[in-house]
Amino acid sequence: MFDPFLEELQTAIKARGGISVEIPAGLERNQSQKRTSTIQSWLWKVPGFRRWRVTRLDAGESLQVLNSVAYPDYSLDHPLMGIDLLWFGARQKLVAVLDFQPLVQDKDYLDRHFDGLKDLSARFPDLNSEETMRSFDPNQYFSSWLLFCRGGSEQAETSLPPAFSSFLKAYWDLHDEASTASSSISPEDVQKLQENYDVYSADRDPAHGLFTSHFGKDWSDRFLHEFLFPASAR
Ligand code: BLA
Repeated sequence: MFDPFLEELQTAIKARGGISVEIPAGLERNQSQKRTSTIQSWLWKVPGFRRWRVTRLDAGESLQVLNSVAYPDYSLDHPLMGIDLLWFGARQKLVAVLDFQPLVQDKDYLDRHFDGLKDLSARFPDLNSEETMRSFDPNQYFSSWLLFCRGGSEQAETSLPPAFSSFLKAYWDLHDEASTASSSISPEDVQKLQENYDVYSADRDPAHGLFTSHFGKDWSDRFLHEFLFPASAR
């Protein structure tokens, strides 16, 4: 379902000089016992980023997922990039979340980094349905301009493809701009805030139950703490 987006994302990563990095043994791919679902991940080192991870989950009609997080170098204080796309085929239900995930919520920081996403959020109103968050706190590591929709095939087919491309482009633009400006948050604090993002996300991520049901608790615990949110393991 999301393979064209996966392709677009990884092509852009490679065009930006991304180098594939090894994933802890056993976590790069897994297939459920009944062979009805397969999860596969990629890890990249991209100039300007200390870590960029990508995961694809294919559980056929029941669920398709594309998930990705980009962590900038500690010398850059701009937001992380977060993508979470889910398609529940049987119910024809789309959950799409695309955000520049802010490290802090103060006005200066938001004024500095969010022009691009504000513009997208105005251009794609049907992906901006003011959904309520059930497990995350919208005021921590999410922005008010995130594209967040619980919708159906219409949004998946009409708005999502152009929104996805524009979102990636806007994030590269943000990154390029931030790379030439100076950060207002020190590298030590950026590190702490990025690590706290992992701890916070590992605690709240609604995916853990889903992973457990497909791949068992031991593997899912390892995947969560060693791959998705490694700073949560310490
Ligand atoms: C929601 N994400 C969800 C849900 C699931 C996943 C099952 C609940 C669906 C629903 O609310 O209807 C699934 N999340 C996954 C999977 C992975 C994962 C399979 O990490 C890993 C492969 N989530 C992120 C990132 C963002 C994000 C990077 O991992 C930021 C863009 C957002 N996901 C996000 C939000 C929700 C969500 C905001 C709604 C949760 C809520 O209501 O609080």
